[in-house]
Amino acid sequence: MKPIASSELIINSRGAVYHLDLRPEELASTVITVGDPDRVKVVSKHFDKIDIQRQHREFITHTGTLGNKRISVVSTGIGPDNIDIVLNELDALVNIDFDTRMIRPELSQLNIFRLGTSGSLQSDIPVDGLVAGTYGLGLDNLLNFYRHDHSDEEQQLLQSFLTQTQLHSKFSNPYISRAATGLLKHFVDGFHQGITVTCPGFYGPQGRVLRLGLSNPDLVGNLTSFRFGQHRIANFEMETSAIYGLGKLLGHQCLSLNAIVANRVTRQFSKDGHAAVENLVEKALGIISTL
Ligand code: R1P
Ligand code: URA
Repeated sequence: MKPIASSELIINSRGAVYHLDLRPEELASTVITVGDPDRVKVVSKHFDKIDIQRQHREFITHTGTLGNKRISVVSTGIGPDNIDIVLNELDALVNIDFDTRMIRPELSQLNIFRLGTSGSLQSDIPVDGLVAGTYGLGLDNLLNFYRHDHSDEEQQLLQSFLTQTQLHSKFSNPYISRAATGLLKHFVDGFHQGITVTCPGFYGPQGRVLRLGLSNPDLVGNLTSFRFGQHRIANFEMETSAIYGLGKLLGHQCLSLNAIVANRVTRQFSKDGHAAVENLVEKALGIISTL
């Protein structure tokens, strides 16, 4: 094996990975990702102590402790393209030796939790409710750039999704990836569970009409009515499938938890999105700190 070239893994003069501007010792093995850079402090204000604070572009990181647990909270910005950067760089921090540029022989596994906001696709999952994503179903195309397989269960779900929605005739190949079941089982009380769909945009890709017509006006209805046994789609947003897909390929445990700020079936919007996110952060930290 040859060392990874400096054009492929960019390490800055501080010895930190380029986009996140983090050095290996500045990252905890429990990582919380948030889309909004302003949400980093909403999470870290609950820490007993913050040891590290870094920022480069939209990527802000606070690393500290909560009880006995060392936690890093990292903002990803919006979208699956940013998740490609964040997941690869988080993994490089623990699984590539920055001095030799060689892959470490032993895999180090991260627990990665997304604390995000999303739109509900079911009338009984109300605004201000919380969703733990059982699967990430990607309409965003990111994972198609990587060699990947689906498990039998994932393949059956995906096949049924394609048959019911016919979405692949309009868009690139959807993919699906399961949440880490060892993490998901802790998020039952106070959380709805269901499939989280990830879209490559907020307006047309989530069926919103402002001034432009949609190529698939039935998108929201198709996602809402999809059923496969006990499975249904709970919500959509813009990061989960990329986190689940890349996280699993890289050998990490990932779970996406989202506050509902809009209900796209009842057409309601949260009156206080900040309170909904604060509720999610408090509930999630209460559980994460015990794992
Ligand atoms: C869109 O407003 C953004 O909000 C959601 C979407 O996934 C997208 O990133 O998540 P965050 O609140 O975590 O950014
Ligand atoms: N974030 C999204 O991506 N969609 C919504 O409807 C709400 C938050």
